[in-house]
Amino acid sequence: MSEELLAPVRNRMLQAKNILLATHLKPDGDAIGSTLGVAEFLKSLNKTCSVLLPDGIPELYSLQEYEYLTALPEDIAAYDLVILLDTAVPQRAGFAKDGGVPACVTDRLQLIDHHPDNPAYGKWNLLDHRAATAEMAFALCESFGKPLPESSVNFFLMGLLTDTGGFRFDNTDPAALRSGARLLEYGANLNKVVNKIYFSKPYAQQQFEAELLDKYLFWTCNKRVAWSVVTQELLDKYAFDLRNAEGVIDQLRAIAGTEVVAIISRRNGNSYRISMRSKNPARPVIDMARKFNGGGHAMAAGMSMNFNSFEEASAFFEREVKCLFSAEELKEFA
Ligand SMILES: [Mn+2]
Repeated sequence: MSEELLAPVRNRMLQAKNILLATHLKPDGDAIGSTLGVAEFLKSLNKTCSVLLPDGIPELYSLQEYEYLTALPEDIAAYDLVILLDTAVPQRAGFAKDGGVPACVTDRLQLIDHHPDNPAYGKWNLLDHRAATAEMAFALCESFGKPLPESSVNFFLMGLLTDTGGFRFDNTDPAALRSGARLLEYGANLNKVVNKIYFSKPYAQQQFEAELLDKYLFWTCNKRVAWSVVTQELLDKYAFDLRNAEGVIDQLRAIAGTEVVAIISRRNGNSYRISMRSKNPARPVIDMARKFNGGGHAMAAGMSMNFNSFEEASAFFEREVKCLFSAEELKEFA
């Protein structure tokens, strides 16, 4: 990112006396990593800042104990800058449990985001097509020319690793790898971060995933498409929190021969979430997500929709996913 883009954001941060940081609801590794990475850096500059996380921090991303707000502070006027990270659409902004950007922050809202479909709804918008928002936040903090605390670079590394699947996903480019190298040069603790996000899976989750693959896996298109439905019954059986489920879809992706995979889960009432991943650049999933008011990236996208049952959601997905295959291919499968 050019100095031209970074300098105004940096100056805003330097001039602000009290900064509020927020990210999207149901935060993932990049959301938590980019937000807390900036917060830790601001603290090292002796800046006053607060982090707002109405959904809290999933255990999977708790690199350290952290104090944060769960509701918008009443004295919002006391914050002269509000930074919202990794949030592609305003409806998903985590200022309150039900999402959205409150009117009282719009005149001081700085966005930092890497999603290609971000409509630039901030007063100021730092947008770029990088692998992770954490990469952009890191570049921004680095541009201050000050030391970066270990806690800060650890959080940025977590965001970079989770959004690139440990440098395995298609968004891994030379810039992402260089960011990883620089984070290690700044003293990021790879062992600590990797052990936390990849090698700390609770045994109950392993059992949950085993049963999901055994009993709730469906196929179509000659086994090139696989999807699972996450029922409340199964979640209850293993006391599993869906917020820790980011890695579950990778179990499907890892199956030989699959090209497009999905997890269907129920949010509440009739609201279902369909999360999709593609392994084949010729079959991007983003268009299907956008068609139904969702979003994401070419190879990782999702949408929320209303259905009456898992059966209905499954039938919908099976029908729509076939649009990613040609008529000849579908004839072959039949
Ligand atoms: Mn992200």
